[in-house]
Amino acid sequence: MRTTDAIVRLPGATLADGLTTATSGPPDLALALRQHEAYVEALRAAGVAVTTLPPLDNFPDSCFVEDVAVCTPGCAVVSRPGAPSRRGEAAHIEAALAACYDRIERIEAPGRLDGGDVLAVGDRYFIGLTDRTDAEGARRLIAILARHGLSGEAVSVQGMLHLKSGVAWLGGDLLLMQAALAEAAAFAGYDKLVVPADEGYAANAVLVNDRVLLPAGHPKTRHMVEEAGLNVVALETTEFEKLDGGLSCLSLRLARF
Ligand code: CIR
Repeated sequence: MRTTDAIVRLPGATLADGLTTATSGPPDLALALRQHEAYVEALRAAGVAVTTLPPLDNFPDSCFVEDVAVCTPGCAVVSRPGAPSRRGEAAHIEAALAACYDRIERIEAPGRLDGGDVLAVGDRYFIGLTDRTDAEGARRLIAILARHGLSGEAVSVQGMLHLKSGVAWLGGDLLLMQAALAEAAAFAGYDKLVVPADEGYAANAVLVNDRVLLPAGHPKTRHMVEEAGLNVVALETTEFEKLDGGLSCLSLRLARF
């Protein structure tokens, strides 16, 4: 399905206060803004209409909009982020989603779910169980998906922040993934491109229409994806990587009819 629209949020002045496990130092806001601008340009170049929301300085991680909702063809699901410091972000995405959807659903307490843990592969939704997303959040999302004729299943995830930190859908039956997920039963039956151990971050890629957005500086992964016949657009993400974020986290992507 063609990606027609995307929602992004500008990084704000408090970006450096965002959650992280990385030890590469604080992000440079000016550089982060330039990288964000290039990301938006890349989405537009792929034919996507981008809505840019203003920064939310009370929420340092709020540029990672992917975590606050799940966009499906029939409805948007506002999530209930697992990190307490991020929970309030969800309310701020509703107006932008309402502009694109007639139907808004919500993950209610006590479920916890980050959109970064939800990987759509066609109409099949894989939900990573992580420190951010629990079984109750997954159960609630699966129930919502079922009401909209979609299927969801939980996948146990270890050693990464979100499911989509480690796996991306590249169209058809093709997944790009870290080795740690390659043996997961949920992904049996798919064709897999496994990123080299020293390029694990590159598994967080985004298929947008006729191209794949890939983090710059991962030449082996780029070669692999190109060998699979896909067009690659490489984007600098250094300032977001310092906050455990990547390309998918920076947008909510959806297909409007
Ligand atoms: C966080 O820890 O929540 C942010 N610093 C990074 C979120 C990245 N989002 C994603 O992987 N979907």
